[in-house]
Amino acid sequence: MKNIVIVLPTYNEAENCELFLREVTEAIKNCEQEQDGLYSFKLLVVDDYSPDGTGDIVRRLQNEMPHLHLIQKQKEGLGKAYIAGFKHAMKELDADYVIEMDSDFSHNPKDIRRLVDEIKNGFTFVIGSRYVAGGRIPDNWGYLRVMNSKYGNVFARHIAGISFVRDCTSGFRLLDCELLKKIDLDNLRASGYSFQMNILYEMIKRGAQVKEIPISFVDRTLGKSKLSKRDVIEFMINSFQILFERLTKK
Ligand SMILES: Nc1nc2c(ncn2[C@@H]2O[C@H](COP(=O)(O)OP(=O)(O)O)[C@@H](O)[C@H]2O)c(=O)[nH]1
Ligand SMILES: [Mg+2]
Repeated sequence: MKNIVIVLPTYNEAENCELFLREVTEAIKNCEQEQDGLYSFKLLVVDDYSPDGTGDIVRRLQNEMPHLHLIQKQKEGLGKAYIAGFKHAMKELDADYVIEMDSDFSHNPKDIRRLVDEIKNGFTFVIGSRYVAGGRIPDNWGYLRVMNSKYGNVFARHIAGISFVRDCTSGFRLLDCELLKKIDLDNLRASGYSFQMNILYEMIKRGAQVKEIPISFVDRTLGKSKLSKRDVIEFMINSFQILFERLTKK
């Protein structure tokens, strides 16, 4: 049996987290049954001591959810949260695969099984993609938001030399830990949202087989987005650092 750990970063998700963790739990139970005991799932919430009490809600739910784990740390950004989560998942929870997912219903828990389905097809990096045929971003996104997401993606794909990946900033993905453990996570230059591009680039460098499956990304209805200007700046800097690395290594 293979262990899949779904790593769920949270910062001020008190309004979403209980219902969300219940829905994810239902989705993984269905998936475990459908896959006939091939996979066992655990949930790992990585909370940056959210002042709104997200951690307390998770601790209460742990009393009834033996598959629910929690780590808490100082606030250092989304990338650092994933790095702490991946390390804990591999060292303490015996993860064979990790899944990244937002904790605000932007990603549909029912799509978890579609990511997992690609393991048997030999894929080691499965992306829930907004930019392949059948994938969607919300209809109500304004011009600026669409430009930011779509062209940010095009920019990163070309600069990082991974233009064959249509959605390299998606936050809904499955990674094979055989490859992931070869990456020096402590020295990854990505503390914010740029983590998504950096870890994808590092996994591809180590031979990841990438598959994109279409997903519909929906806007959160509760709580606020935490994407900051600082994240956008780090993303641009890291893109050019990758470009520099590629050019100097040829
Ligand atoms: N632990 C932790 N989680 C974060 C941080 N920033 C964002 N998140 C979580 O990461 C997920 C995605 O963030 P969100 O603000 O929804 O990003 P958006 O969907 O791009 O607007 C959500 O579950 C957030 O609570 C952070 O600094 N630390
Ligand atoms: Mg979100």
